Amino acid sequence: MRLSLSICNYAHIGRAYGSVVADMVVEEIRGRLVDVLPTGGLVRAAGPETLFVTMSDEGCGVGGVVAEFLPRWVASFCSATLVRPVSTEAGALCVWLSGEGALGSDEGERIFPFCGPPIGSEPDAAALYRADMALAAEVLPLLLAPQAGPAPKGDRSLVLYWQPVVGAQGGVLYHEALSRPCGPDGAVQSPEPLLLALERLGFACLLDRHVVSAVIDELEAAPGVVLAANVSAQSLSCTYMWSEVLERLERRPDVARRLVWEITETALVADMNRAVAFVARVRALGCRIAVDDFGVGFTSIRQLIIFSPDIIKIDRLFLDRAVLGPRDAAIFRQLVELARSFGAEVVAEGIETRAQAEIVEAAGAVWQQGYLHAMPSLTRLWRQGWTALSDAAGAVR
Ligand code: G
Ligand code: MN
Repeated sequence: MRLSLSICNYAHIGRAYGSVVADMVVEEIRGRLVDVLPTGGLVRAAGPETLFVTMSDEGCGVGGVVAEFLPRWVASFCSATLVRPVSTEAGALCVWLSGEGALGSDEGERIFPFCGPPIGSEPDAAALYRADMALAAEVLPLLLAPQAGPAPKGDRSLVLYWQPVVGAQGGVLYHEALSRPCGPDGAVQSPEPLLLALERLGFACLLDRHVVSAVIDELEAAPGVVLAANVSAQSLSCTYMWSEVLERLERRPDVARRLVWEITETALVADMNRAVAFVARVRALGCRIAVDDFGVGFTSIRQLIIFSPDIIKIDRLFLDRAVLGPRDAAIFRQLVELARSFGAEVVAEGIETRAQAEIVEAAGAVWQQGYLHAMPSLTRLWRQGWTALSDAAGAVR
Protein backbone atom coordinates (compact mmCIF):
# COMPACT_ATOMS: atom_id res chain seq x y z
CA MET A 1 0.00 0.00 0.00
CA ARG A 2 1.31 3.42 -0.90
CA LEU A 3 -0.15 6.60 0.39
CA SER A 4 1.04 10.17 0.16
CA LEU A 5 -0.12 12.83 2.55
CA SER A 6 0.48 16.45 1.66
CA ILE A 7 0.30 19.50 3.87
CA CYS A 8 -1.85 21.77 1.73
CA ASN A 9 -1.11 24.89 3.75
CA TYR A 10 2.65 24.23 3.88
CA ALA A 11 3.38 27.17 1.58
CA HIS A 12 1.01 29.39 3.57
CA ILE A 13 2.74 28.43 6.82
CA GLY A 14 6.15 28.96 5.23
CA ARG A 15 5.19 32.47 4.10
CA ALA A 16 3.58 33.41 7.39
CA TYR A 17 6.02 31.85 9.86
CA GLY A 18 9.16 30.90 7.90
CA SER A 19 10.47 27.59 6.65
CA VAL A 20 11.86 26.43 10.00
CA VAL A 21 8.36 26.44 11.49
CA ALA A 22 6.89 24.83 8.36
CA ASP A 23 9.40 22.00 8.63
CA MET A 24 8.67 21.55 12.35
CA VAL A 25 5.07 21.00 11.31
CA VAL A 26 6.08 18.31 8.84
CA GLU A 27 8.10 16.56 11.58
CA GLU A 28 5.19 16.66 14.01
CA ILE A 29 2.80 15.19 11.44
CA ARG A 30 5.34 12.49 10.61
CA GLY A 31 5.47 11.63 14.32
CA ARG A 32 1.69 11.43 14.57
CA LEU A 33 1.56 9.12 11.57
CA VAL A 34 4.23 6.82 12.96
CA ASP A 35 2.17 6.61 16.17
CA VAL A 36 -0.94 5.37 14.41
CA LEU A 37 0.52 3.16 11.69
CA PRO A 38 0.94 -0.54 12.30
CA THR A 39 4.54 -1.62 12.78
CA GLY A 40 6.30 -1.91 9.49
CA GLY A 41 4.72 1.24 8.10
CA LEU A 42 7.35 3.53 6.66
CA VAL A 43 7.01 7.28 6.61
CA ARG A 44 9.45 9.41 4.72
CA ALA A 45 9.41 12.79 3.09
CA ALA A 46 8.72 12.75 -0.62
CA GLY A 47 8.97 16.49 -0.98
CA PRO A 48 9.02 19.39 1.45
CA GLU A 49 5.28 19.15 2.15
CA THR A 50 4.58 15.54 1.30
CA LEU A 51 4.94 12.48 3.49
CA PHE A 52 5.05 9.14 1.90
CA VAL A 53 3.71 6.06 3.64
CA THR A 54 4.41 2.55 2.45
CA MET A 55 3.33 -0.64 4.09
CA SER A 56 3.83 -4.24 3.20
CA ASP A 57 0.73 -6.08 2.09
CA GLU A 58 0.87 -8.27 5.23
CA GLY A 59 1.24 -5.19 7.42
CA CYS A 60 -2.15 -3.85 6.44
CA GLY A 61 -3.90 -6.93 5.13
CA VAL A 62 -4.38 -5.64 1.62
CA GLY A 63 -7.60 -6.87 0.12
CA GLY A 64 -11.19 -5.87 -0.03
CA VAL A 65 -11.41 -4.51 3.51
CA VAL A 66 -8.49 -2.10 3.38
CA ALA A 67 -9.30 -1.00 -0.13
CA GLU A 68 -12.73 0.01 1.06
CA PHE A 69 -11.73 1.68 4.29
CA LEU A 70 -8.45 3.35 3.39
CA PRO A 71 -10.04 6.55 2.05
CA ARG A 72 -12.25 6.84 5.14
CA TRP A 73 -9.32 6.27 7.44
CA VAL A 74 -7.23 8.86 5.60
CA ALA A 75 -10.10 11.38 5.67
CA SER A 76 -10.60 10.94 9.38
CA PHE A 77 -6.85 11.28 10.01
CA CYS A 78 -6.80 14.51 7.93
CA SER A 79 -9.88 15.83 9.69
CA ALA A 80 -8.48 14.97 13.14
CA THR A 81 -5.18 16.65 12.26
CA LEU A 82 -6.96 19.89 11.45
CA VAL A 83 -8.74 20.11 14.79
CA ARG A 84 -5.64 19.12 16.79
CA PRO A 85 -3.33 22.07 16.19
CA VAL A 86 0.43 21.54 16.08
CA SER A 87 2.28 23.45 18.81
CA THR A 88 5.25 25.37 17.49
CA GLU A 89 7.46 28.12 18.86
CA ALA A 90 5.30 30.50 16.80
CA GLY A 91 2.05 29.31 18.36
CA ALA A 92 -0.50 26.62 17.59
CA LEU A 93 -1.06 25.91 13.90
CA CYS A 94 -3.88 24.08 12.17
CA VAL A 95 -2.62 21.86 9.41
CA TRP A 96 -4.67 20.84 6.39
CA LEU A 97 -3.58 17.40 5.24
CA SER A 98 -4.81 15.77 2.11
CA GLY A 99 -4.10 12.27 0.89
CA GLU A 100 -3.67 10.27 -2.21
CA GLY A 101 -3.86 6.57 -1.70
CA ALA A 102 -2.92 3.76 -3.97
CA LEU A 103 -3.46 0.11 -3.31
CA GLY A 104 -1.43 -1.95 -5.67
CA SER A 105 -1.33 -0.17 -8.97
CA ASP A 106 -4.72 1.56 -8.73
CA GLU A 107 -4.56 5.31 -8.66
CA GLY A 108 -6.93 6.62 -6.02
CA GLU A 109 -8.80 9.92 -5.98
CA ARG A 110 -7.56 12.75 -3.80
CA ILE A 111 -8.81 12.43 -0.26
CA PHE A 112 -9.74 15.52 1.78
CA PRO A 113 -8.68 18.05 -0.86
CA PHE A 114 -8.06 21.65 0.21
CA CYS A 115 -10.37 24.19 -1.36
CA GLY A 116 -9.13 27.40 0.21
CA PRO A 117 -7.32 30.26 -1.47
CA PRO A 118 -3.54 30.69 -1.63
CA ILE A 119 -2.06 33.12 0.88
CA GLY A 120 -2.48 36.71 -0.33
CA SER A 121 0.38 38.63 -1.88
CA GLU A 122 -0.28 41.92 -0.05
CA PRO A 123 2.47 43.15 2.29
CA ASP A 124 0.36 42.39 5.38
CA ALA A 125 -0.80 38.94 4.20
CA ALA A 126 1.61 37.08 6.51
CA ALA A 127 0.49 39.02 9.59
CA LEU A 128 -3.16 38.51 8.68
CA TYR A 129 -2.59 34.78 8.18
CA ARG A 130 -0.95 34.54 11.62
CA ALA A 131 -3.86 36.39 13.27
CA ASP A 132 -6.44 34.23 11.45
CA MET A 133 -4.54 31.08 12.41
CA ALA A 134 -4.37 32.08 16.09
CA LEU A 135 -8.16 32.36 16.10
CA ALA A 136 -8.68 29.11 14.17
CA ALA A 137 -6.34 27.21 16.50
CA GLU A 138 -8.48 28.26 19.46
CA VAL A 139 -11.79 27.43 17.85
CA LEU A 140 -11.32 24.37 15.62
CA PRO A 141 -10.52 22.03 18.55
CA LEU A 142 -13.97 22.92 19.91
CA LEU A 143 -15.51 21.08 16.97
CA LEU A 144 -14.37 17.83 18.56
CA ALA A 145 -16.75 18.17 21.48
CA PRO A 146 -20.20 19.50 20.64
CA GLN A 147 -21.53 21.72 23.38
CA ALA A 148 -25.10 22.38 24.32
CA GLY A 149 -24.41 25.70 25.98
CA PRO A 150 -21.58 28.04 26.94
CA ALA A 151 -18.64 26.30 28.60
CA PRO A 152 -17.73 26.90 32.24
CA LYS A 153 -15.73 30.08 32.80
CA GLY A 154 -12.16 29.89 31.55
CA ASP A 155 -12.90 27.89 28.42
CA ARG A 156 -13.76 29.01 24.98
CA SER A 157 -16.84 27.44 23.44
CA LEU A 158 -18.98 27.50 20.37
CA VAL A 159 -22.74 27.55 20.74
CA LEU A 160 -25.72 27.62 18.43
CA TYR A 161 -28.20 30.42 18.71
CA TRP A 162 -31.58 30.29 16.99
CA GLN A 163 -33.69 32.99 15.39
CA PRO A 164 -37.03 32.47 13.63
CA VAL A 165 -38.15 33.83 10.29
CA VAL A 166 -41.77 34.83 10.83
CA GLY A 167 -44.71 35.80 8.65
CA ALA A 168 -46.44 39.16 8.79
CA GLN A 169 -49.68 37.36 9.67
CA GLY A 170 -47.99 34.93 12.06
CA GLY A 171 -46.47 31.65 10.98
CA VAL A 172 -42.84 30.58 10.94
CA LEU A 173 -40.94 29.83 7.75
CA TYR A 174 -38.06 28.30 9.70
CA HIS A 175 -35.62 28.80 12.56
CA GLU A 176 -32.08 29.78 11.57
CA ALA A 177 -29.07 28.38 13.41
CA LEU A 178 -26.43 31.02 14.14
CA SER A 179 -22.99 29.97 15.46
CA ARG A 180 -21.65 32.07 18.28
CA PRO A 181 -18.17 31.81 19.73
CA CYS A 182 -17.93 32.42 23.48
CA GLY A 183 -14.73 33.90 24.90
CA PRO A 184 -12.83 32.50 27.88
CA ASP A 185 -14.78 35.01 30.02
CA GLY A 186 -18.01 33.32 28.93
CA ALA A 187 -19.13 36.35 26.91
CA VAL A 188 -20.88 35.61 23.63
CA GLN A 189 -19.05 37.16 20.69
CA SER A 190 -19.95 38.17 17.17
CA PRO A 191 -19.21 35.29 14.81
CA GLU A 192 -18.11 37.56 11.98
CA PRO A 193 -14.36 37.82 12.67
CA LEU A 194 -14.19 34.05 13.09
CA LEU A 195 -16.14 33.30 9.90
CA LEU A 196 -14.05 35.70 7.85
CA ALA A 197 -10.81 34.28 9.28
CA LEU A 198 -11.88 30.72 8.50
CA GLU A 199 -12.80 31.70 4.95
CA ARG A 200 -9.42 33.37 4.39
CA LEU A 201 -7.66 30.28 5.75
CA GLY A 202 -9.82 28.00 3.60
CA PHE A 203 -11.19 26.26 6.72
CA ALA A 204 -14.81 27.48 6.58
CA CYS A 205 -16.21 24.17 5.38
CA LEU A 206 -15.13 22.50 8.61
CA LEU A 207 -17.29 24.79 10.74
CA ASP A 208 -20.11 24.71 8.18
CA ARG A 209 -20.17 20.92 8.17
CA HIS A 210 -20.23 20.93 11.96
CA VAL A 211 -23.20 23.30 12.06
CA VAL A 212 -25.16 21.48 9.34
CA SER A 213 -24.62 18.19 11.21
CA ALA A 214 -25.80 19.77 14.46
CA VAL A 215 -28.88 21.14 12.69
CA ILE A 216 -29.64 17.69 11.24
CA ASP A 217 -29.45 16.31 14.81
CA GLU A 218 -32.06 18.88 15.85
CA LEU A 219 -34.27 18.05 12.85
CA GLU A 220 -34.16 14.37 13.71
CA ALA A 221 -35.20 15.17 17.25
CA ALA A 222 -38.05 17.49 16.29
CA PRO A 223 -40.38 16.16 13.59
CA GLY A 224 -42.26 18.84 11.67
CA VAL A 225 -39.77 21.62 12.44
CA VAL A 226 -37.95 23.44 9.64
CA LEU A 227 -34.42 24.66 10.39
CA ALA A 228 -31.72 26.50 8.45
CA ALA A 229 -27.93 26.42 8.57
CA ASN A 230 -25.56 29.00 7.11
CA VAL A 231 -23.03 27.68 4.67
CA SER A 232 -20.29 29.78 3.13
CA ALA A 233 -20.30 29.78 -0.66
CA GLN A 234 -16.65 28.73 -0.33
CA SER A 235 -17.75 25.46 1.28
CA LEU A 236 -19.95 24.51 -1.67
CA SER A 237 -16.96 23.57 -3.77
CA CYS A 238 -15.54 21.36 -0.99
CA THR A 239 -17.72 18.51 -2.23
CA TYR A 240 -15.56 15.95 -0.46
CA MET A 241 -16.37 17.36 2.99
CA TRP A 242 -20.06 16.80 2.57
CA SER A 243 -20.24 13.12 1.66
CA GLU A 244 -21.33 11.93 5.12
CA VAL A 245 -23.85 14.74 5.53
CA LEU A 246 -25.37 13.94 2.14
CA GLU A 247 -25.53 10.24 2.99
CA ARG A 248 -27.38 11.12 6.15
CA LEU A 249 -29.88 13.25 4.25
CA GLU A 250 -30.32 10.55 1.64
CA ARG A 251 -31.36 8.10 4.35
CA ARG A 252 -33.83 10.62 5.83
CA PRO A 253 -35.80 12.40 3.08
CA ASP A 254 -38.21 13.63 5.76
CA VAL A 255 -35.29 15.46 7.41
CA ALA A 256 -33.84 16.72 4.11
CA ARG A 257 -37.16 18.37 3.26
CA ARG A 258 -37.03 20.35 6.49
CA LEU A 259 -33.46 21.63 6.03
CA VAL A 260 -32.70 25.00 4.45
CA TRP A 261 -29.14 25.77 3.33
CA GLU A 262 -28.51 29.51 3.59
CA ILE A 263 -25.67 30.36 1.26
CA THR A 264 -23.65 33.29 2.55
CA GLU A 265 -21.38 35.03 0.15
CA THR A 266 -18.70 36.82 2.09
CA ALA A 267 -16.20 34.77 0.07
CA LEU A 268 -16.07 34.41 -3.67
CA VAL A 269 -17.26 31.02 -4.90
CA ALA A 270 -13.99 29.21 -5.59
CA ASP A 271 -15.30 26.87 -8.24
CA MET A 272 -18.66 27.93 -9.61
CA ASN A 273 -19.32 24.76 -11.61
CA ARG A 274 -18.75 22.55 -8.61
CA ALA A 275 -20.84 24.82 -6.40
CA VAL A 276 -23.75 24.70 -8.86
CA ALA A 277 -23.52 20.91 -9.11
CA PHE A 278 -23.44 20.66 -5.32
CA VAL A 279 -26.51 22.87 -4.92
CA ALA A 280 -28.34 20.71 -7.47
CA ARG A 281 -27.48 17.56 -5.48
CA VAL A 282 -28.62 19.07 -2.21
CA ARG A 283 -31.83 20.20 -3.81
CA ALA A 284 -32.43 16.78 -5.36
CA LEU A 285 -32.36 15.41 -1.81
CA GLY A 286 -35.29 17.67 -1.00
CA CYS A 287 -33.48 20.49 0.82
CA ARG A 288 -34.28 24.12 0.13
CA ILE A 289 -31.70 26.74 -0.83
CA ALA A 290 -31.70 30.32 0.43
CA VAL A 291 -29.41 33.07 -0.79
CA ASP A 292 -28.40 35.04 2.31
CA ASP A 293 -27.63 38.75 2.62
CA PHE A 294 -28.78 39.46 -0.92
CA GLY A 295 -27.41 42.72 -2.27
CA VAL A 296 -24.12 42.82 -0.37
CA GLY A 297 -20.86 40.88 -0.48
CA PHE A 298 -20.42 38.63 -3.49
CA THR A 299 -24.11 37.97 -4.04
CA SER A 300 -25.10 39.05 -7.51
CA ILE A 301 -28.14 38.81 -9.69
CA ARG A 302 -26.17 36.33 -11.77
CA GLN A 303 -25.94 34.15 -8.65
CA LEU A 304 -29.74 34.20 -8.35
CA ILE A 305 -30.09 33.06 -11.93
CA ILE A 306 -27.53 30.30 -11.45
CA PHE A 307 -28.73 28.96 -8.10
CA SER A 308 -32.44 29.79 -8.57
CA PRO A 309 -32.94 29.73 -4.80
CA ASP A 310 -36.20 28.82 -3.10
CA ILE A 311 -35.71 31.68 -0.66
CA ILE A 312 -33.99 35.06 -1.02
CA LYS A 313 -33.00 37.02 2.10
CA ILE A 314 -32.55 40.73 1.56
CA ASP A 315 -29.64 42.11 3.53
CA ARG A 316 -30.59 44.34 6.42
CA LEU A 317 -28.57 47.20 4.97
CA PHE A 318 -31.46 48.03 2.64
CA LEU A 319 -34.09 48.07 5.36
CA ASP A 320 -31.83 50.16 7.61
CA ARG A 321 -31.73 52.70 4.81
CA ALA A 322 -35.37 52.37 3.74
CA VAL A 323 -36.51 54.35 6.78
CA LEU A 324 -34.28 57.29 5.77
CA GLY A 325 -36.34 58.58 2.88
CA PRO A 326 -38.44 57.82 -0.21
CA ARG A 327 -35.47 57.08 -2.45
CA ASP A 328 -34.15 54.36 -0.14
CA ALA A 329 -37.64 53.05 0.50
CA ALA A 330 -38.08 52.69 -3.28
CA ILE A 331 -34.77 50.81 -3.56
CA PHE A 332 -35.94 48.38 -0.90
CA ARG A 333 -39.30 47.88 -2.63
CA GLN A 334 -37.61 47.23 -5.96
CA LEU A 335 -35.26 44.70 -4.38
CA VAL A 336 -38.22 42.81 -2.93
CA GLU A 337 -39.91 42.93 -6.34
CA LEU A 338 -36.74 41.65 -8.03
CA ALA A 339 -36.41 38.80 -5.54
CA ARG A 340 -40.06 37.87 -6.05
CA SER A 341 -39.59 37.77 -9.79
CA PHE A 342 -37.31 34.77 -9.28
CA GLY A 343 -40.29 32.94 -7.83
CA ALA A 344 -38.62 32.76 -4.45
CA GLU A 345 -39.97 33.30 -0.97
CA VAL A 346 -38.62 36.69 0.13
CA VAL A 347 -37.29 37.28 3.64
CA ALA A 348 -36.46 40.79 4.86
CA GLU A 349 -33.66 40.74 7.43
CA GLY A 350 -32.97 43.08 10.32
CA ILE A 351 -36.46 44.22 11.34
CA GLU A 352 -35.90 46.15 14.53
CA THR A 353 -38.81 48.58 14.62
CA ARG A 354 -42.52 48.63 13.88
CA ALA A 355 -41.87 51.28 11.20
CA GLN A 356 -39.53 48.87 9.42
CA ALA A 357 -42.05 46.04 9.66
CA GLU A 358 -44.61 48.29 7.99
CA ILE A 359 -42.24 49.13 5.14
CA VAL A 360 -41.61 45.41 4.66
CA GLU A 361 -45.30 44.60 4.62
CA ALA A 362 -46.05 47.44 2.20
CA ALA A 363 -43.32 46.15 -0.10
CA GLY A 364 -45.02 42.77 -0.19
CA ALA A 365 -42.24 40.73 1.40
CA VAL A 366 -43.98 37.95 3.24
CA TRP A 367 -41.32 36.88 5.69
CA GLN A 368 -39.43 38.86 8.31
CA GLN A 369 -36.51 38.25 10.63
CA GLY A 370 -35.16 40.58 13.24
CA TYR A 371 -34.91 41.73 16.82
CA LEU A 372 -38.48 43.09 16.72
CA HIS A 373 -39.87 39.58 16.38
CA ALA A 374 -37.27 37.53 18.22
CA MET A 375 -33.65 38.03 19.27
CA PRO A 376 -31.24 35.23 18.38
CA SER A 377 -31.07 33.08 21.50
CA LEU A 378 -30.25 29.66 22.87
CA THR A 379 -33.97 29.00 23.26
CA ARG A 380 -35.42 26.54 20.79
CA LEU A 381 -38.67 28.37 20.19
CA TRP A 382 -40.15 25.44 18.27
CA ARG A 383 -40.38 23.62 21.57
CA GLN A 384 -42.72 26.40 22.68
CA GLY A 385 -45.07 26.05 19.78
CA TRP A 386 -43.36 28.29 17.24
CA THR A 387 -43.44 25.69 14.51
CA ALA A 388 -43.88 25.55 10.79
CA LEU A 389 -45.11 22.91 8.44
CA SER A 390 -42.41 21.73 6.09
CA ASP A 391 -44.47 23.27 3.32
CA ALA A 392 -43.73 27.00 3.62
CA ALA A 393 -47.00 28.03 1.99
CA GLY A 394 -48.97 26.32 4.71
CA ALA A 395 -46.90 27.53 7.61
CA VAL A 396 -48.77 28.26 10.79
CA ARG A 397 -47.61 29.31 14.21
O1 G B 1 -25.56 36.60 7.49
P1 G B 1 -26.85 36.42 8.26
O2 G B 1 -27.96 37.21 7.73
O3 G B 1 -27.20 34.99 8.48
O4 G B 1 -26.50 37.03 9.68
C1 G B 1 -27.46 37.15 10.62
C2 G B 1 -26.86 37.98 11.74
O5 G B 1 -27.65 39.15 11.93
C3 G B 1 -26.85 37.23 13.02
O6 G B 1 -25.59 37.32 13.60
C4 G B 1 -27.91 37.91 13.86
O7 G B 1 -27.55 37.97 15.21
C5 G B 1 -27.99 39.30 13.30
N1 G B 1 -29.33 39.84 13.38
C6 G B 1 -30.48 39.16 13.38
N2 G B 1 -31.55 40.00 13.46
C7 G B 1 -31.02 41.26 13.53
C8 G B 1 -31.58 42.57 13.64
O8 G B 1 -32.79 42.78 13.70
N3 G B 1 -30.70 43.62 13.66
C9 G B 1 -29.35 43.45 13.60
N4 G B 1 -28.56 44.53 13.64
N5 G B 1 -28.79 42.24 13.50
C10 G B 1 -29.61 41.14 13.46
MN1 MN C 1 -28.24 33.62 7.50
